[in-house]
Amino acid sequence: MITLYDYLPSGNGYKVRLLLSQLGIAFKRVELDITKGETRTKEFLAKFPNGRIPAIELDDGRLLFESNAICWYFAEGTPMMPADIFERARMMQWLCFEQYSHEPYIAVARFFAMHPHVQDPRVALKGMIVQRGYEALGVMEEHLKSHEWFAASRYTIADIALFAYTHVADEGGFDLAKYPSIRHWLERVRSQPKFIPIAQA
Ligand SMILES: N[C@@H](CCC(=O)N[C@@H](CS)C(=O)NCC(=O)O)C(=O)O
Repeated sequence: MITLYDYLPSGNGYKVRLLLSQLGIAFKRVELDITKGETRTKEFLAKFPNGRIPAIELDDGRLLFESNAICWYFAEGTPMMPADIFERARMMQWLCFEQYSHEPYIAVARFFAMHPHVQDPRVALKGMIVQRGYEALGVMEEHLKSHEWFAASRYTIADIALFAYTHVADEGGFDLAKYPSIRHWLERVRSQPKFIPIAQA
């Protein structure tokens, strides 16, 4: 059975949990507490040199890390992955946006709020982090004013990737009141078949 190395509060881990659940793929979860350095052990680093979850181990021993790469692998050949090359590139566009312009701000602000005791040099950049987070929300709001979904006119892993931290952005202090299109999209994602909430293992 597929093993998912995970941490329940993690939005990156949640992307994979949500996708596997929606695709009906069975998996075993190994919970690692990132605040206790459990992804930085010699054993874990030997398999996953990046020292981060989510990471997966397939039945045949093959290993994969990076949430969006893992989602890409499992989504291939399913309705969550467009067949058209341009639509696939568009989906990749939003996956890159999520990793470069969204997650480093929205997820990091939430991490600070959830773990105030953890020493992190990025705390000194909190003002910039919040500003960049709102910029990312602005880009999403503009897109969602005229689109139901992020790519291929249907629910894909681009929506899963962006949903993961946007739906808990308030936990990092972001106010979604001025983003009605985002709030409606969050509801559309929540109403997808086999949806599971973030804290569900
Ligand atoms: N780009 C990576 C980010 C992974 C990541 O930052 N994981 C965090 C939890 S959300 C982690 O494992 N941190 C532990 C550490 O850095 O020691 C992905 O999308 O999978």
